[in-house]
Amino acid sequence: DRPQEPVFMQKGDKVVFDIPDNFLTDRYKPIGSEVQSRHSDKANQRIPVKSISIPDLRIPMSLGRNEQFSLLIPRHRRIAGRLIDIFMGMRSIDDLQSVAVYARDRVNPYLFNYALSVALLHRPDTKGLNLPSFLETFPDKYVDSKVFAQIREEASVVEEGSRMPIIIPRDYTASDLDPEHRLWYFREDMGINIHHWHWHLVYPFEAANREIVAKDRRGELFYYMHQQIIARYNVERFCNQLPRVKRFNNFREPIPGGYFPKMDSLIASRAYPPRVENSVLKDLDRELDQIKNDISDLERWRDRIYEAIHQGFVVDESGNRIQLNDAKGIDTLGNVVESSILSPNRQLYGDFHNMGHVFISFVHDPDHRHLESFAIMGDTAINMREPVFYLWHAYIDDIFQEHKESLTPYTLPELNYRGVTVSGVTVNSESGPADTFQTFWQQSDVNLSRGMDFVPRGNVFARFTHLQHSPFTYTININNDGGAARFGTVRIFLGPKFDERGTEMLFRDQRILMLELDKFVVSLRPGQNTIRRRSSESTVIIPFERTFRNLDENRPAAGTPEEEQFNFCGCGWPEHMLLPRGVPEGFRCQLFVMVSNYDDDRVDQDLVGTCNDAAAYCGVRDRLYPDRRPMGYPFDRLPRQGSDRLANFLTPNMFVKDVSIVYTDRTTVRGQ
Ligand code: CUO
Repeated sequence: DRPQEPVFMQKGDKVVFDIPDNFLTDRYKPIGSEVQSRHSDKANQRIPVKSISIPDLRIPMSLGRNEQFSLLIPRHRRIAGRLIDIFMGMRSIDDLQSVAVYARDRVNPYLFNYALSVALLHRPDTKGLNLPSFLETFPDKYVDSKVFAQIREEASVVEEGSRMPIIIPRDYTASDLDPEHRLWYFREDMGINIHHWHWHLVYPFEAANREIVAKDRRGELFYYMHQQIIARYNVERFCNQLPRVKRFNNFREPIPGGYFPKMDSLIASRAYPPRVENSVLKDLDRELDQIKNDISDLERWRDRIYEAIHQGFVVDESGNRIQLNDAKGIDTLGNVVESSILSPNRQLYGDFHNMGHVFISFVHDPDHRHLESFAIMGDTAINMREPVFYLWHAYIDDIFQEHKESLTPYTLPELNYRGVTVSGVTVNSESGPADTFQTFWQQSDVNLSRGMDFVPRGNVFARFTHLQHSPFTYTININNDGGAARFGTVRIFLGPKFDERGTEMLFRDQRILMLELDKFVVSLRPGQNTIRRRSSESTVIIPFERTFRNLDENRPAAGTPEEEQFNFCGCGWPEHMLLPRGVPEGFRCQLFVMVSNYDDDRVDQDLVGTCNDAAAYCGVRDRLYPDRRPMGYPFDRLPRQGSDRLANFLTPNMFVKDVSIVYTDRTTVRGQ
């Protein structure tokens, strides 16, 4: 049977749980019936909660209710692992609901939300459920803290229905004195941050239940999704007259720049600590978090990882060699570097990337003398806001590239698709001339009422500004010389034509700045074929409404297959950030289109009813990654001899078109 939507998903209805008396916390037990009846009277739906014997929650409750929670802190991971295990282990949805209701009043809210989300995404009986957007539940993670007082005032004075949206300022975290602030619209984009949070929700690196972690090619996807983030950030930097980001590879040196988030956690009732300019990492000794690590640990892990890459193998816990120079190599290396529990040897290679986040996030209070919690870099839900995220991940990517550069370049037969020729590509935007993309600003509203306490209740909206582009269509001409119909995979990438100095890019640099825009399978008749593909169909992105669920007033009716699809997956690059911003005079790019032989790409599996529309960065739920080639193909390796430029790399099944991205500084309002 299709599961019921859990109560917190209902819209419009006032629903309450009928809680067994023994579920009430000590404070409310003496007045339980009074509290219950006061709330029940106003409800138009009451959900009975079964009284069951509650599993031991001591470990989940060992994290204070008003502490901060981070997946990256080993102690928190263990606590979360225990709670996920409890939620996964409940025998029925009713039992899960009971333990969730019980835990909700006792467990740290961030921890509770994380563990329940992971469980709902992975339990066979709850997989079809909709998770509310993280932004709705914890708006304090995404919004200037000043906005909350304004929202409360609006709510208390103005009736629901007449309330005006509160404007979130466009760029409030720094001034133009800081050149890095030009990138605010990328780093602080809520959709990008929600995508990243969701990605880590779908691909946890640790769980007591190994199956939750052991997803197909998850280590490779860790590499590739973050590689694309860095590529996208670097191209955005070119559009803002900034050079590529400098990797943070000397852990003893001051970290350039700073970040003052101007956000308060409503749960911890504390401001997120800032990172001051030129902070220097220190050895960590934080008893509360059970973290005792030296910078030299990071350095040792790093050196061992490089040694493994140069030797071409890692050594597992029993001393066996696991080769890196084969198709599985990048997947193994991804798990080693991140690290996940699939790392063959966490003892030897440590917990490099995760602990890098932790070191940086405690730079302001390494020994907890100031009783401060971690800064933005320690929180996966929001750390893409922080400039240092990119310094760190540029370094992580550099490590992966060290491995990729050791692989044999693709040969001509590996790249070509004999008999298939791409003879032309054009892009048409809904506005502007051919072969230009158009970008501008857009304002959209989010309903923040679920994540805030105020009276009287009802919807309150915040209005935020984000990048947007005109929808566009690719027209691709493909000739099939063969006598029969054949299948091909169309791979579309966009890369900058010139570097930060204005010099035409060399392939070896350009290849890691190629942004995947789309990938799809086509059937090719003998002779000429004209393929048209709309930007909104891209397999990189999810629609705006899915990133910000509550925005969608046109949500498909409950129980329909359309709703099933809508619900499935919040993971996916946000549609409004598909393209870089560009510049007013047109940012010059190269659009690359390739048709590869589907026989070498295909993965035979049933994709019906799966969340597969943003597979490029997120994979397909419960399925294999739907492309057998290495992620990033054909740009994931150095080019063969003689192709120092993209133009010399091309085989007949590829095509490059010069295009430009024209940015106009105008603002539209969604729906108007
Ligand atoms: Cu997603 Cu470092 O892995 O933030």
